[in-house]
Amino acid sequence: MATLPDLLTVAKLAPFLMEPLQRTFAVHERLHDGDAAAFARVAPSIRAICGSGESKVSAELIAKLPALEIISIMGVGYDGVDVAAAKARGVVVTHTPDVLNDDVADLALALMLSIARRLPQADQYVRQGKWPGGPMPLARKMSGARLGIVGMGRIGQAIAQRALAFGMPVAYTARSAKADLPYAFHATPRELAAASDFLVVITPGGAATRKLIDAEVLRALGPDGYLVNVARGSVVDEAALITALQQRTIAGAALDVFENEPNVPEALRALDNVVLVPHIGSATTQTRHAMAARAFANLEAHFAGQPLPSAVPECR
Ligand code: 8YV
Repeated sequence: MATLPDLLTVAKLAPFLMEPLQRTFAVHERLHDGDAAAFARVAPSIRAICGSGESKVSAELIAKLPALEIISIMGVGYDGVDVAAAKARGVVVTHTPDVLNDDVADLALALMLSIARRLPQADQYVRQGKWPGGPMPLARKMSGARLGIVGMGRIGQAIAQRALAFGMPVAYTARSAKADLPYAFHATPRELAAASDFLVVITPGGAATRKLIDAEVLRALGPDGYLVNVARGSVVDEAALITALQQRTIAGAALDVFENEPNVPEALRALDNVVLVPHIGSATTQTRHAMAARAFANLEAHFAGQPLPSAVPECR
């Protein structure tokens, strides 16, 4: 029997991804994080890495794996992977775009509605028996409000499409204006924030976007503006955001991602003008199965010598 190629997992992967992996590879589960001696024994033969969107694959780890050929990420974001180090070694990186666009866009709209209409508070109002004592304070209308999208890639466009159904004028900022899109372009997040009631962040993470949403952008968003982040925690200056929320220099924030997940600062959790969810942008059964299938398909194609379904742009 031919020996199965060695594969290292760098995240706790869902059973529906582990199952096909275990049929096809000799899987070493997060060995790099555990038994150093056992890792040193298998490291020379590891040919593949599989991880999630939050996984860290550093230059240091890549350097320890001389036989590495492919890093397959189950996620659209791969900011934890040192792609330059992988490329320098001829290692290809793949991800799972497109299949999660609907879910992340759905969640962005859900968060916008939740923060504006105070849905978590409304639910609590009923559960805690406050309703007989009188109605809830009035909330904020979302339909027709101005939406600014930071990052106009595939998910940004899916968010824009949904917002149009709410009669929201859409504007965006991105590295460059996209001539084929009918939305207003602003050169900087600050200019966009000044022209928005809801500022939704859906740009890739990584060094290029670190703390892109800073105190100045939040000031421009203003006391009636809401921030929604469905991208990466690193894109927002979390300390500046907490200050803005505490001082009400913005109206509120709805966040799916945080700087130091899964740890969310107590100062943020103590606030009433936030909606906080635990990185669930793509977390539906349907989408996670599609992502797992794509992550596996990338590995399968690589080892069959076939074209990769979705290499990251830098590796195409
Ligand atoms: C998941 C994500 O959290 O796709 C991404 O970039 O952040 C998410 O969909 C995760 O990567 C699922 O494995």
